[in-house]
Amino acid sequence: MKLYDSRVAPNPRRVRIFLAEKGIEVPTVQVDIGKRENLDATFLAKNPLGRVPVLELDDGRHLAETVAICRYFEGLQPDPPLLGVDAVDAAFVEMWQRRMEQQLFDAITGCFRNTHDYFKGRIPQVPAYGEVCRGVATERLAWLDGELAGRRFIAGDRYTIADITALAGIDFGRVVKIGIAPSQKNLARWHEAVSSRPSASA
Ligand SMILES: N[C@@H](CCC(=O)N[C@@H](CS)C(=O)NCC(=O)O)C(=O)O
Repeated sequence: MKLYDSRVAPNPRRVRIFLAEKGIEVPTVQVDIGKRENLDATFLAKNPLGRVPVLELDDGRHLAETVAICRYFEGLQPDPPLLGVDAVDAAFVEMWQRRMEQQLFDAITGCFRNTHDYFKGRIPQVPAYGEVCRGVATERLAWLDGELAGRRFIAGDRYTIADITALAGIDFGRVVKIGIAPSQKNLARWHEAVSSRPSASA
């Protein structure tokens, strides 16, 4: 098994954190997005969409999509559970995971992709849309701060994949100056807690 990874990118970081929480070690291959290695023919044969992370299985198949990769590892090694402990818990974890990905993470990366020089000339950028994404991300952070007033972690009292997605997204927000406001004390408390876990440096 082999993980196609990129140290600078937030989606592969989600998988690395997930693996670190489970104590699973997987050899990694760094893909340099800046040098467009993710768009060369060799990589496109693994993932025609040209995105990382990609997990190469021992039978030669390639599994892309962060949550699909995490789900595979959860199946291989259920402990500690990061996707829920029973049907109802798994459903709530899924709800929060999707909210963190679609409402927060994607807004932050949407701002980056549409406004940052990194993607200039690589993708059709719409800076005005990037600013819309910034507004959405800022609103979602305020909402999340309110949500965290009543609980320790995003999906409840236990650390889950929803925390991983939110952490990777919020930390990546630095590159476009999106972050936790000084008044957002619940979010700051949560961020400190999840950042102090050894997995955060994975
Ligand atoms: N839906 C995919 C998104 C993966 C993705 O967008 N990866 C980014 C890095 S965080 C990438 O490979 N970007 C390279 C590019 O767009 O050229 C997932 O969940 O894994």
